Amino acid sequence: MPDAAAGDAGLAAQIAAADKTSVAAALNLIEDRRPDAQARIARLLSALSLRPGVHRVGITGPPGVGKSTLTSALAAELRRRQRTVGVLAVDPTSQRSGGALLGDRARMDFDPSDQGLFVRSLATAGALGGLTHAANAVIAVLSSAYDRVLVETVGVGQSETEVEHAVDTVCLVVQPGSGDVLQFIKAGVMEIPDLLVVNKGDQHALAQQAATDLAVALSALRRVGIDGAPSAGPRWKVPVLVTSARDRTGLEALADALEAHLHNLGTTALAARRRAAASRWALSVLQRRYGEHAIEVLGGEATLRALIAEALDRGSPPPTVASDLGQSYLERLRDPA
Ligand SMILES: Nc1nc2c(ncn2[C@@H]2O[C@H](COP(=O)(O)OP(=O)(O)O)[C@@H](O)[C@H]2O)c(=O)[nH]1
Ligand SMILES: [Mg+2]
Repeated sequence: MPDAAAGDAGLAAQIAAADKTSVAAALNLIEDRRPDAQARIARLLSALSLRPGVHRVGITGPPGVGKSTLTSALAAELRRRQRTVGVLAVDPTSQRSGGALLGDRARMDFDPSDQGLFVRSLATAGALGGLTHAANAVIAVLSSAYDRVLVETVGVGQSETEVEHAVDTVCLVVQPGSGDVLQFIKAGVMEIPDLLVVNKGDQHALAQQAATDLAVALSALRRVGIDGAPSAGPRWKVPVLVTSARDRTGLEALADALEAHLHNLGTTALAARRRAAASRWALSVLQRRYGEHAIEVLGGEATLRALIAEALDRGSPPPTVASDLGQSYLERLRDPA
């Protein structure tokens, strides 16, 4: 339907102009579970463009360390720097409490009249795979509208969600006395983030001790050649920062460190991360809709990744890539070669 396509292109243009009502409309569409919403989302995603210079930052860590408080304090610091900010809070553990993230709303005190700031929390709708898809789509919308996109996710150890892979910079937040995180890093269970933040720095001695322990653990890992994500930029030394989100200290240093990481990635590593993220997204949609069997029938994960890369190069958004591959799968089932 050409009218619908034109409507979605119009919506994409409004989003690029950071029109709050249009951003909200797009996010409602993403959470719409009716079947025809999927086609509209796909059209919208292909009409969206990435805002030049956008930086997507994941704020991850165990529950209770102060991620929400820190996200809101960081957003305020970025606004002070004249950056527009979009915030997404994803909490897969919020299901039992109804997913409304009321606690987060209370702790994230944002000025609703600020046109340069948009905040949304994502309720857990159904399976974790669905959440990953929705979060990726929301991040795509926010990345078209705002200079900085902050994504809060619960996670530590083996990724509970794939959301932290959808951002350019991963910032792991811990609190003083969280030796478990140190153990995870040492044991190689946990991927090393791009930045480490010890929050609740108002607990002075404990916070300094935690920061020192983490810095020592990281330099031990560097000595054995494990230093940061494989797609990190050249010579990135993971900084360990101390903040107090409550007292709003350490936020300038955090904002500076985030800028430094973006700069360190440079265009090549940044593009590589974003391609890897798009590919993961496509694969997770395919897996969720068609199951492991589809991956097998389409030639296994390595072959599939190559197919996905080609399709992404042609400019298709990840969910479209996934549905096209899903169609090939169904055709092969009907007519095995
Ligand atoms: N002392 C102290 N408490 C904090 C700080 N940041 C957050 N908190 C408190 O820690 C609790 C959990 O905070 P929240 O932001 O919801 O953590 P999240 O679960 O990681 O999102 C709340 O009671 C906050 O008030 C901080 O910098 N210092
Ligand atoms: Mg939170």
